[in-house]
Amino acid sequence: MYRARTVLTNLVPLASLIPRAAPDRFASWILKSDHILCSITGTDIRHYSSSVATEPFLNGSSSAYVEEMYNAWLADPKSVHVSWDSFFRNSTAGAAPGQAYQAPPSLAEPGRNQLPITSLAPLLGAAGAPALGGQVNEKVIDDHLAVQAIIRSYQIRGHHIAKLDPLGISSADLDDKHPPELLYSHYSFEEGDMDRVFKLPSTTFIGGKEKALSLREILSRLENAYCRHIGVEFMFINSLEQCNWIRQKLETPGVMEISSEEKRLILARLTRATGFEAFLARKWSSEKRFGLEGCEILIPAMKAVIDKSTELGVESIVMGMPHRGRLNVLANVCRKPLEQIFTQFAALEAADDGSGDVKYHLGTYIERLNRVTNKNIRLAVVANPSHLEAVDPIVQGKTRAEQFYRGDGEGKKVMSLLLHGDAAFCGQGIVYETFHLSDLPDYTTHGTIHIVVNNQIGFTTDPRHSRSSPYCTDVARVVNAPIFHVNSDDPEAVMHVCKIAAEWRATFHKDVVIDIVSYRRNGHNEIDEPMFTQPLMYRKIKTTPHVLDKYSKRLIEEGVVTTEEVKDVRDKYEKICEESYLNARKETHIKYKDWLDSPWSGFFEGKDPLKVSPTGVKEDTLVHIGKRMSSPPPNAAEFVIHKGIERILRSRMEMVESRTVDWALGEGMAFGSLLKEGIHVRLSGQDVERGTFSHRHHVLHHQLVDKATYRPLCHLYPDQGPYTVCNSSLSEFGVLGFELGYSMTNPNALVCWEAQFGDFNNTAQCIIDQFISSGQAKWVRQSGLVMLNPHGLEGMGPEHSSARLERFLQMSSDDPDYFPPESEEFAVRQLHDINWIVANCSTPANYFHILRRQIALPFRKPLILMTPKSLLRHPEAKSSFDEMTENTQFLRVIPDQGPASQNPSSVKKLLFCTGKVYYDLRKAREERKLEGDIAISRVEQISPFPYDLIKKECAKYSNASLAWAQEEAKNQGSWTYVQPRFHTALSGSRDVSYVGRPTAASPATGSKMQHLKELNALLDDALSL
Ligand SMILES: Cc1ncc(C[n+]2csc(CCOP(=O)(O)OP(=O)(O)O)c2C)c(N)n1
Ligand SMILES: [Mg+2]
Repeated sequence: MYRARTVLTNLVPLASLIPRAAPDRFASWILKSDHILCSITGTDIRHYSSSVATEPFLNGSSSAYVEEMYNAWLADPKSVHVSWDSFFRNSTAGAAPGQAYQAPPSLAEPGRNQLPITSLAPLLGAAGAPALGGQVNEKVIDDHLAVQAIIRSYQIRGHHIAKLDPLGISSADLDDKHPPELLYSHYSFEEGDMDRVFKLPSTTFIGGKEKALSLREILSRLENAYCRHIGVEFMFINSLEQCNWIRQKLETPGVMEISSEEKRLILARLTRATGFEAFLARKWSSEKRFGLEGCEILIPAMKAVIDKSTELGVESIVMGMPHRGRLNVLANVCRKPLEQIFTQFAALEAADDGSGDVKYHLGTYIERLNRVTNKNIRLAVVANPSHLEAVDPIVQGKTRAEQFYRGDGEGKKVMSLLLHGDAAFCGQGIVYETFHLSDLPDYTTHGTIHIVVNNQIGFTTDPRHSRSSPYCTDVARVVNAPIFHVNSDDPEAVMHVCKIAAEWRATFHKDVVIDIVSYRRNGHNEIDEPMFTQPLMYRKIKTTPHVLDKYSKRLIEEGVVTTEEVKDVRDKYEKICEESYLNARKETHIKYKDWLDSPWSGFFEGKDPLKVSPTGVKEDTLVHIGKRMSSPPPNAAEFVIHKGIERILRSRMEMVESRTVDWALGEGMAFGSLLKEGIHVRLSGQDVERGTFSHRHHVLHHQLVDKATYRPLCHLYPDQGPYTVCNSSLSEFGVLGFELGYSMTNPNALVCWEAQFGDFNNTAQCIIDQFISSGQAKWVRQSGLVMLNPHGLEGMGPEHSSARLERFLQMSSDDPDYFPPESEEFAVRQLHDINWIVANCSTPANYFHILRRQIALPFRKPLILMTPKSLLRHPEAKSSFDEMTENTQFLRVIPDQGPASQNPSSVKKLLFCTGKVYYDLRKAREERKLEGDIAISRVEQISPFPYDLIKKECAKYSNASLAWAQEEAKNQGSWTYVQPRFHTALSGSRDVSYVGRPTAASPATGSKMQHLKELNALLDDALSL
């Protein structure tokens, strides 16, 4: 208002320039009289009144618009409608308020409910209406603005009063209040105004082809679109185009109408979904299956999403879902053979390796023809643990990888579909982390469709105690995802929102949420008693008919199907289940492989399962990669790099020329040589492009041009594999999960995640425990993911020191009491049998080899690496090309190579250690001149434990005492892992003592002085004879 008034008061009087128009037209385009309620096209009437700055129609909502018009008019009077042209001319000429407006003559035929104002002229003088040539009727204008506000209110808040709960007892937004702005009385309308006709604004589609409607009709159509069984939240989206898109999908008259064919399809699908649960309940009444009863509509809903998406070009869908209804999804969405599902209920022995998982966690992978679209489709349901929502980022990573390998840069062919429970969706932080990956360039999957099975309960907990947000879906608002709440007992409404969601994703490639508000007919599982905690809800549920029965009745009444047809469809499905049940009973074994979500076709076939390819490379390759990594961009003259980077590149070049590598160069050469072999390498994590410790610099930034970058490793060879290095969001749980999912898609890729500091990996503990360490055992799924965890006590305090090596070791499946038979294949057999590899390399060459070995192995295992901090720049932590060229390999143990090794029998002490502490020990040994007395041997691969090499090393120093030295506290680091294994390696013949810090609760001291004191004590103890 202020803005518009300012504009108007500042208008330059143009009276002297513009001839004044004749005052013969009336300003208002709508009038009300007590007798006639209609809109009027004002063509011939005009009036004048007071000063410009007090124009009566200027208020908060119109002022910005007027200002815009005025500015446009100033620039070009023809750019605005003639009515505004006339208004501004008159105003600037000094016309009084209310007098400047001059309606243009209308050439259009008056629409329905419209009359030429001239025809009403006789009526306007009476009953308080303005007389011709008199005042503008402010009320009429206000009423129009009020109608506009009502429409907007429904679009924004209609969902609050939508009838979403099929039980009719609660409100999906936990609020029973009726927002006042959805009451016409709030705008001073009365029942008597209901038949007045109003012109519709351009922000609504309720009119269809009609431009004006009565207030009664407007309200009824808005109620229909926004307050029946669909409640949509979308007006927070910062895009007019997207808002209009949704308005059109919901408001256009008749938009919900579907054909009889479609209705029959919904009924058929609902019949299967219901029949499946009923069948399981009958056959295995006391088995937990987390049935879908109460939200059976999920199955037709998912199928509708899949149908529409395939129709729009999607060929592969990666799904993640919790326990609820999972078996039904496998059976009726993926069409997994029922026999395989039913055998899971029998206590059968497994035909393959692994420890397996409960049936409602298993994954699956199916390729089949979509009968509705007649197109082939791949469906994968990713296996998951009990940990709700933890699978979300894994699904996204897997989807992203599939898009990447297919060259599907816009997500047109591959998409993800995530299912959630209401309590988990709002309660688990990983949901938020996953949403925040949705629009990041190297993490986006170009839109995910989320479906919430909102049964309005989480185990026994009422939503009022499980969330603080109105809806369980509010977390999705942060990424501007539209959210469709829908009543599960209105199948057609559910299908409608599913169709919109699929179209939304295909159109905008952004996330969208479908919140199916439903109920849970049984307890949390089939043997739980829900009446203990939700008596009211469950009394109501007991009297609520099944949605299948309601919908069948409705379609019979509509004449779409007959009672016989309904029964026939039910009986047919029952027969299918019975036949499969009989077949399943003939099975003698279950096969975990039937439940694999990521088959790597062709990877294992024809391979010697124990043959590792060489990891050393030609010197030429090292030189070529080294030089590329040490050179500025090829267009160096234009591409200005930072002086500090120039220095780093120069020193890299010097290293290459002297045939040495530091940590960063060793890593770059591992990546580069794999890229040369066509392997895709992806490095992701916080600040990985530069490297937390500013050592890597895989992305060079133009110092003068924003966003101009150069990635040397992407330009090594013309036909190399693709290299992705990407700074991630500040998340561990989400991003580590994402990279794990990425690694599951293609075995011929080196996927690495780096923690900023190793400590932070514990916020991703669930991914580590539930997926990485145990994924293969539970789900026969392999992954070669590499976790890089900066680790080491360097006086930085409790939180930047320990990557918690002890935890990874404790979760290793390596048997402490078993020394495997010694043979040529000892090392690879161990790797084959272990759940993951834990290592702490002390040289760049060994780091180079262990990274390359990930791909050289004939199978895939996760690699957990402790990585250095100060060693990145340590002058001695360098390797020669000689340790990386052909015929070199990863060294599980690096034996002492100094004077002690020359004369082992006189060595008094053999110290074993791992990682960076080696350099501290070596320096202290040198200072104390003990090189001949003490041998130091480095255990580079801690798990699986190198029993054979440890035994050999100890045998070599037959007269030496043995000790394990570590910088971590006694209850941390490797000690508790290596101690029993030393015992096994030596058959208990020699003792190994512990040297290091005492037990501690915190990983490291916060005091620098204390740190140095502890380090000196450690060195003293280690080197005492
Ligand atoms: C991270 C995590 N915490 C706790 C649980 C235990 N739990 C299993 S199901 C469940 C309730 C889930 O409620 P909701 O998400 O609404 O799904 P519903 O079972 O109602 O379908 C809980 C708390 C779990 N599985 N995962
Ligand atoms: Mg629930």
